[in-house]
Amino acid sequence: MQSVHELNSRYGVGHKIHFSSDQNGLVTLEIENPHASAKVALQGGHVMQWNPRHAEVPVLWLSDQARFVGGRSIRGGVPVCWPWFGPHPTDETLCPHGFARVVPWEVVDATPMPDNTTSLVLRLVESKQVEKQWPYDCELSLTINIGPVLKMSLTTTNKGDEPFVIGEALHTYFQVSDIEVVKIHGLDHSEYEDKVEDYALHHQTGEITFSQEVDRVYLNTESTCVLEDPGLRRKIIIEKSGSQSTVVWTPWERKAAEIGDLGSHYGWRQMVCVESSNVRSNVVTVAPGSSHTLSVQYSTESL
Ligand code: TA6
Repeated sequence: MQSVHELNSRYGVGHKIHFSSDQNGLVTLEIENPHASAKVALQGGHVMQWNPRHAEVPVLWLSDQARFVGGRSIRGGVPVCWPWFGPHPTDETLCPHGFARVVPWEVVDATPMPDNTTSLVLRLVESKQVEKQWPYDCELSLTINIGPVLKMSLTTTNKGDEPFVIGEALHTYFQVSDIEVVKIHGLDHSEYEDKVEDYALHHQTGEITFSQEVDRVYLNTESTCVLEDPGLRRKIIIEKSGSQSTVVWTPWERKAAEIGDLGSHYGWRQMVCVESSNVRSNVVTVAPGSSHTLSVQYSTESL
């Protein structure tokens, strides 16, 4: 039988994996380990918070007006957009950005790791609601490693006998000091479709800065992005694999007011979305019997 000393040395001290549910019945998983703390909503497989211990300010932004209601997306953290991005291609009554972020997910595994990180595996729960919108024999799982860096892998498995096409994004909201002082490096020379200009095609020159609404889909890029924030004297490094698109979004004041849950007191100024994705012309065909994985790794460094 393993001693407590062996268990602690194997799994590290200070591990906490705690489930709770709120008055709406939404289940939240709280993680504490020597490297970081995190909060994950089972609805949507939604990482809401990730706070590495070395970071003075949370890395992910979560709106103080976020609604924790069954069937509604939570504003902030890492919403999982799947199996389409933006409006449904043919049925505008369906949830924009797909249904994955507003339906129940289940825990497949939650394990303290020997390196003192915490590993989670979540899976979207099959249901009549899902089958009606997505009539394929398909599995969607999300593997999360919570530590000094945040690692996430979204895997789509086609268990059926016909191919299907998915659009997907990890629609991540990053916490910043102020949208007007940050810069995004890594997309220089990439082409992008500008949603604000009815998807007109442009080419990026130099780093991205912000002084108005920005809603751009950068295409055919596997680049790592770096979010430079002089106000917080940090940079957030956004690495990805299995992703050909990067969406960059700030709503700015008017759009934020229209959307309505983007934070009180100009909360939208303290966030920017950098979304590792496969969208628009980069959607993915998943052949029968195969899998596709989109992965990200978020880390921070001092400036
Ligand atoms: O990723 C940017 C975007 O497509 C914006 O156009 C805006 O719609 C945003 O996503 C938020 O979408 P949501 O459905 O979460 O309100």
